[in-house]
Amino acid sequence: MKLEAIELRHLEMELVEPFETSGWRETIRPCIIVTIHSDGLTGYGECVAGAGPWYSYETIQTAWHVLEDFCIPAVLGHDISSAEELQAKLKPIRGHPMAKAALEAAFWDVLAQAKNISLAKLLGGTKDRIESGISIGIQKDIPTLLSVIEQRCAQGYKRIKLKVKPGWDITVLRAVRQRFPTLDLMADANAAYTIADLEHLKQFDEFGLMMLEQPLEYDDLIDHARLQRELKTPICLDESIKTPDDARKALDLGACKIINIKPGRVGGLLNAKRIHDLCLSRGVPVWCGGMLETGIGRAANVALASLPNFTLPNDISASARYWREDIIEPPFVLEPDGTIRVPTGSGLGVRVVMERLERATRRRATTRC
Ligand code: NPG
Repeated sequence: MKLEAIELRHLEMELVEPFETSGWRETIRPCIIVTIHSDGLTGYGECVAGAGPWYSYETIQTAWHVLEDFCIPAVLGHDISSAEELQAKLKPIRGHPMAKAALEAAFWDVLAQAKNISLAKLLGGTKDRIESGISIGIQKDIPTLLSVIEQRCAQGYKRIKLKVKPGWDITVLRAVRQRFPTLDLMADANAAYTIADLEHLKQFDEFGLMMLEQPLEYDDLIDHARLQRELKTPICLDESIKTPDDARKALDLGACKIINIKPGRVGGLLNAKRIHDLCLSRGVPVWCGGMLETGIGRAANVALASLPNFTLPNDISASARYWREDIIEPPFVLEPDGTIRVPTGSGLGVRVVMERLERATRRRATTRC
């Protein structure tokens, strides 16, 4: 497939409600949409870099720069027939996984359309529905949080993830457990603790959590291994796993028992699939994380989560949880059984609504060969 033209769009979308973690708060979510034109087909990929370097070092500005000045020149005008080939062309560029992942995602979309199959099928997906969970940000007080959880459960969400940080953890979890004793519950610290908090973190074992996500430093494996030896609660790693090699090392060290896979964080769907396969071979369950994606990134995540070892609920919620109006049709909706259907149409299987894409666009650049 000859990559004839590649377009970048910097979008800004207002979230239906602010999202707060241990480290940052978002009300307007930016992203970059990469569009590849090839052989009469149009493929879309979403770059999940944020406004600032809070979750990772990448930002909208760094991703735009790396895409425009390095990634696009490396592939534009080339005839590329597989994701492996595309990845090889981008290999000389170190780091910047979110920039690379967005370009690769657009390529996967084109590839699936060229074969006239869904992205899920092309990736090796086996499910027609994926388990949907919801991530609830830090709230102003415990009564507010309890009522948010109640609303989300009433909407049909079967697994609740709570953002925690020092000062918003044990008391909060205790109150939630008292009110919802059997709820499938997990906590995500986004690297808010250190190994010096070991004794404090042991208290998390009291709440029967499905897992504790990324309690320690964003690039650490060693201290997580020590913590996992001391905790009954399974540790799930997110930020610390940036490559398939990181995943292997984490599992060898015993740094976690579960891995959250985000295609953006690990440099693309191909690496995401490799981590999935590695975990499957080691009997380690995985789930797909979320980064407040528009319907374009969500469609790719849903396709990925249809692979067999995504056995835990994903941070993939309905479009309405994020946006008043998504940029795709049809929007993703929550089924009564707490799942989301995997699109079966060719490529991403959703239609990008150009007028909505235009409205959200703040900057645009097209490169042709
Ligand atoms: O449903 O997309 C979603 C949000 C899930 O909690 C979520 N994402 O730390 O995993 C995370 C967090 C996140 C959001 C990370 C935005 C980075 C950016």
